[in-house]
Amino acid sequence: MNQPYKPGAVNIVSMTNPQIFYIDDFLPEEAMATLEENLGIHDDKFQKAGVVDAETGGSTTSYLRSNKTASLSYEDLGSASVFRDLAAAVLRLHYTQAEHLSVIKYDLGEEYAPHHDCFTEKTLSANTPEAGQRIFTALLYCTDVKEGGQTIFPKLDIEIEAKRNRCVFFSLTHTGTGIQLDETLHGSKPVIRGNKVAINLWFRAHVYNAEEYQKSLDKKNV
Ligand SMILES: O=C(O)CCC(=O)C(=O)O
Repeated sequence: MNQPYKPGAVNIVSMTNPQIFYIDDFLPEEAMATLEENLGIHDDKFQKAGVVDAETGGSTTSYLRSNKTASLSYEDLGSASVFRDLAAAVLRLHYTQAEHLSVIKYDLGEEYAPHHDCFTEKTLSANTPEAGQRIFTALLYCTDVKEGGQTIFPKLDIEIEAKRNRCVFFSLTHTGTGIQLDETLHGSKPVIRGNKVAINLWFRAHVYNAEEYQKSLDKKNV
């Protein structure tokens, strides 16, 4: 029989501008286990991670990141769509505002220097501009990191421990605008013991996947 869905409490770290909060036991255990199994199957797909190229809006490697990333779809990861739908529900956004998954992996000593997730005007123009700016990040940790690997917000002196099935949410723009909040500068401390795997989901201001959005309307006969 399926277990009842019992996520943990909402832990508020910063109330507004940026809003930062996390929820433990975020995915139902069955969905989390499926996700882990699928991550294991696709382990060979991880490659040195890139950052958004400020000139072209594409991906480029940078000294800012020593971690690895894998381009995996919702189909590859099965229950990743459960993560997307629950995260959208928590944020009261439509699930089609979510971008593709960005899976990240850090081995010993790997880190991600502080950066912003928002696009600049130039990089947005090459990345589905009709969806608007990234407004929220949902970051789901898939491993317990024995030491290090905390997500840090250096401008706010905030650190969040990476813990399996903990999901951290943080806003990226001034509430109700597409203007980047400088305080959401964030990164990952180096992993000292263990390894860290996490899934990023970026939500846009408007619909990102227009085809899926239309399908959701058709289902409702709108
Ligand atoms: O791994 C983390 O804690 C942060 C990841 C991150 O900042 C990113 O992927 O943009």
